[in-house]
Amino acid sequence: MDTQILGHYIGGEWTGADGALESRNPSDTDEVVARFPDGGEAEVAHAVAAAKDAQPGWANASPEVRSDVLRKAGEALFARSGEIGELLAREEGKTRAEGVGETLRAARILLYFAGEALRRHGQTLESTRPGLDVATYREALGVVGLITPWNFPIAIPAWKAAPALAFGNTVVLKPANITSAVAAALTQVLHDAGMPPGVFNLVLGRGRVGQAIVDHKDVAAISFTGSQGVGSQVANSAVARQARVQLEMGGKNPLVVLADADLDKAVAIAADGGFFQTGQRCTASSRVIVEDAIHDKFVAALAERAKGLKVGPALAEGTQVGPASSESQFEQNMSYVGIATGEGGRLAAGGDKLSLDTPGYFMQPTVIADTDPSMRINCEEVFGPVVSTVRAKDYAEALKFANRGEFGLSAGIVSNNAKLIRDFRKNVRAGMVMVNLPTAGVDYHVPFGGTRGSSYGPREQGFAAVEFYTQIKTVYTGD
Ligand code: UN1
Repeated sequence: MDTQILGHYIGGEWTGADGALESRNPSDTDEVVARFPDGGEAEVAHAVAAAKDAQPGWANASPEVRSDVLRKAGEALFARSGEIGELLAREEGKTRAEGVGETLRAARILLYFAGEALRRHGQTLESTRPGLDVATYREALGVVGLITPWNFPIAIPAWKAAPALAFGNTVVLKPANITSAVAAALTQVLHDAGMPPGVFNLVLGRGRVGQAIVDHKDVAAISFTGSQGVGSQVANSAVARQARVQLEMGGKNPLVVLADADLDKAVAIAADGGFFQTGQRCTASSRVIVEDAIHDKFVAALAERAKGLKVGPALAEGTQVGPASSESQFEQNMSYVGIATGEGGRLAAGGDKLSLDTPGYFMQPTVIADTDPSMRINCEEVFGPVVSTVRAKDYAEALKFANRGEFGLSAGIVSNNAKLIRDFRKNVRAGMVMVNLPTAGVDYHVPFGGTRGSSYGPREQGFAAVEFYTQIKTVYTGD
C-alpha cells in the first residue's frame, strides 16, 4: 500500500513535509504507512501564533459557525469511517472492526459537540443587593495545546479538540508520532469541513514538540493523555507558568468476579476488557480479582478463552486481537511475562510471541494466575494483552485488593448481588465503576476520568468537558 507523505498543518496549510520520521504497520513492519516531519520549537511557535491570531474571530463568530464545522466534520467521518478506520488499523494495529468503530465514535463526538457549541452554560441570578443583576458567562480560554496518545489515535484527539473548538478555543494538536497518519486524516476532515485557517493546527514529531507546546506562554491550557511519567512533567511545566492542565494517565483496573457470577458472562467480560484492542486501553481490565468459590473454574475458563482468541494482522479476516502498536510496547508486554512469573505467577495461557506470515508485534493473549496483589504485575500498567488473576477469600478482601495501588481509573464488578454491587459502587476508589461490564468501553456524552494517579484536573468528555475548556466571567449589572 502507498506511503503517505505528511506535513504539519499550520494556519490552514500543510507544510514542512520532509519525511524525517516514519510510521510503520505493526502488523507488517516492512510497510511504511507514512513519512512525516520531526517538528520543534519553531513549528510550535508558528502554530501557536496562527492559533492566537485566529482565536478572537472564532470565539466571537456565531456559535452556529462552530457548530456547522463540527457537524460537517462529524458527517464526513461517518461517511469515510471505512477508509479512515482501515488506515487506523494499518497504522495502530487494532482490528478493522475496532478501527472503524473508533472512527464512528470520533464522528459521534464531533456531532455531540456541534450541539454543545450552541449551549453556552451560563446562569443568571438575582444579586444579593437589590437593584442589581448577576450573570455568569463561560468564555473560551484562548489557545489550547492537546497532546494525545497512539492507542485511540482518532477518538482521543476528537474528544479533546471538539469541546475545545465548540467553546471558542483554538487548538494546537501534537499526536503520538507512531499514529501521525490518523491525526493527519482527522485534520484533513476538519479542513474540508471549513475550519478557518489557524483555528486547528497540527504539529508532528517527537516529544520535544509536546514540551514546546507545554512551555509556550501563549498556550492557555494543556490537555494530555499518556503515561504517568510524561504526565507529571507536563503538569510541572504547566503549573510553573500557571497554565490550566488536565491529565489522563494510566490504569491498573480491577475487575472483581464474585462467586455468584454467571461463569460464561464473567469470562466474556474479562476477555473483552483484558484482550480486545490488544489490551492497549488505559481502561483495560488488567487485574481480575476472583472470589475463592469460583476462582479455579473461572481461571481455567478464562485461560481457555484466551487460547481460543485469534491473533493476527489487523486487517486480516477473523482477527480478534491485533499486534502491539510498536516494538517498545511489544518488548514491554513480553518483559512483564518474565517479571510476573519471576515473582511467582503461574502462566495459565499465552506468554509467547507469535510468528505469523508477516513480520509484526504479535503476542499470545496471556493469563498469569495465582498472583499476589503486591506483585509488580498487579501494580504497574502493562498496556498489552496480559491479564493477571488474584484469589480473594470473600467480597471484603476483593474490595481491599481492588483498592490497592496508585491508580484509580476504572473498576468493575461481576455479580448479581445488589447489596454488594452497591457497596462496591460506593467504596471502590475509581473514577468510573462498571457493573457487569468490562472496565473499558465508555460512552462519549458523560464524564471520563479517574482518581489518584490516573487523572489530574477536571473530567474530560460529554457534559463535563465545558469545565476544562471554558472560564467563568461574572457580570454585575446595576441600573
Ligand atoms: C474506553 O475504554 O472506551 O487511553 C476509552 C485510553 C483511555 C480511553 C479509554 N483514555 O485508553
